[in-house]
Amino acid sequence: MLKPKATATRELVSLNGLWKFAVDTGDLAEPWAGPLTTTLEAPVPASYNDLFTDSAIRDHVGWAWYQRTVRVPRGWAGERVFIRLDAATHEGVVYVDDVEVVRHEGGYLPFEADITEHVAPGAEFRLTVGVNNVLTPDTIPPGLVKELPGGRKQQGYMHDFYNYAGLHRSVQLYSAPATRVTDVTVVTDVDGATGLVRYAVETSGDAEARVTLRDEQGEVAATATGAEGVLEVADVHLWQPGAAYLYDLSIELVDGDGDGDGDVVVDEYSLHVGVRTVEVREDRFLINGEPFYFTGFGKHEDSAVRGKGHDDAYLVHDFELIDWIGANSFRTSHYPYAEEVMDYADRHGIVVIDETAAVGLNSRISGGIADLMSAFGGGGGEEGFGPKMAEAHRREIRELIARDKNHPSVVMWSIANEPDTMAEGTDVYFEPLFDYARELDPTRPVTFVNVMMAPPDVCRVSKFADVLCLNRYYGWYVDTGDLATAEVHLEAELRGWEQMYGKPMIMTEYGADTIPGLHSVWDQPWTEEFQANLLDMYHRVFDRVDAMVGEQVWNFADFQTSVGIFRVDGNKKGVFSRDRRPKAVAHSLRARWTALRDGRTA
Ligand code: BDP
Repeated sequence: MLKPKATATRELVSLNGLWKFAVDTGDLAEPWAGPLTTTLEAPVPASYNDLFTDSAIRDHVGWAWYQRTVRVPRGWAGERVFIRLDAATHEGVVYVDDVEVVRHEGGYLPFEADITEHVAPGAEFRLTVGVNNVLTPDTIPPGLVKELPGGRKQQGYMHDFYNYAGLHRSVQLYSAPATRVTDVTVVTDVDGATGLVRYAVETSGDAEARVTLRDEQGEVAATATGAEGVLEVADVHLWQPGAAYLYDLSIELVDGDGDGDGDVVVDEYSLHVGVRTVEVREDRFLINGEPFYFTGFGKHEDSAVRGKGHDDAYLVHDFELIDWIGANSFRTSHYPYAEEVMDYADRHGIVVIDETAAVGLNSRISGGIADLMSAFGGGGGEEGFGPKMAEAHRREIRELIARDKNHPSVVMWSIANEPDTMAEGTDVYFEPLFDYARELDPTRPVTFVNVMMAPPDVCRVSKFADVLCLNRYYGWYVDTGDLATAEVHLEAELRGWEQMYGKPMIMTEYGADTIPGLHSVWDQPWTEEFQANLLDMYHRVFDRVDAMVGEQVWNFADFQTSVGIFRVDGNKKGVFSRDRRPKAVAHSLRARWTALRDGRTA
């Protein structure tokens, strides 16, 4: 799915800003049918939960409504008009005046509607967006709504980040010609010093495609005509981790034969292209044919007040901290991140493991609400792994790949985080999902993230993954505070995986909750020293195990969670606090990762 862009033939109007807002408590009959009765206003993009002081809004379960008026630019006569929502968490419905124009499930991926027939250039319309935060045993991620005494509803879920909701990302109105580029797929390869850029353009209407690839200086590197082709780039400048290089691929649809004479450009779209290869060979992960070692984090889109709302200031600052600490990668745990994040990673040479929102498919881990476990299959998980969930899971994979397939920063798809892979039937559930991801994108490795309870001899799903991604909490949830024992257990387990699978392994989560300012001379969980010592212990083990190809600490920063006795105002495993101040461990990580980055020994 193409990101909306202003080009010579397309225009964009941002609909970000303050909208009228109300949660639906049952008294809003057809809220789209007229002006929304409310005094509240909510910013877009932002989660709505932490904006207001009323806990009934924060804890609301169900629909919430956003409304504003929009004027269609009068110059758009003759163009198609689209509304595009980058995300509505978890389900969205859009009304133009009284007409429903699109409905979408899945809280972290974009959707759009052609609304040309419902609007008029120069005129205003009433735009109403409903956002539903309900999670059920069939949604991705799953959850269960519980009815409390007195009839109030409470949303339960099995992931530990807070169930923020709302219009988390940009909403835009854009124009495009009737005959236009509707999709572009780019796959790159390298042959000696020549870069190969294979492209495929999809269009609506009949027109010839003319493509031009320019380098960062704007010099033409290659050209072609036709909907599909291969551009050959002599002396190619590769996109490298830590050293991004982006070509600009411009696609023009022309009325005519494309040879330039008398051709009229009817649509133009461009995207950046990084030429690079990715490959798993034996137990190595290769980028551009060179072994790559991941350093970095599992992250979250999370900040105070704004919740999961995209924020360019946090985007820039987080990437600054990633660079400062010497890291080269992150995982979009546990859902697709805003497209601005992916573009930024492309431009700054940060490597991304791109994950779907399939988190919490595991009745053995609970967000603290026991009832959820029984609703999710009574501990076996079978109910939660039914055909409806499989269909939702396929949709998440399909839409993620459709959105992110052209990002050079994305080197691997992760189709789930810590699902149950022990129960009978989980292999039957997952195998077709791996096949599906590979069918949609045969060029990138596909993985899932394995949970601690599913070691090598127990996990039924690791055999389908190209890379073993492991989350381990030795020294924290088990062997708590005993790093010597934790070290023995961790190494034994990693060697078990190495022997049994011979695949590359990445530790995608390891860490310890830490309160800044808490200190001890002993290995005392929650202290800053303990967090640093625990990570040092993991690093000693990683350095001894050959098949390790990466380490991503849990988590980049502290983040908000649901209420529970395991969490004190959120998850504190951040290397940075929620407001992005470094804990002591940030400095020891920086010493290790900058040394690895510069080819020194820490
Ligand atoms: C893992 C999850 C992650 C949690 C983490 C933790 O993948 O989302 O936040 O544990 O407990 O199970 O800190």
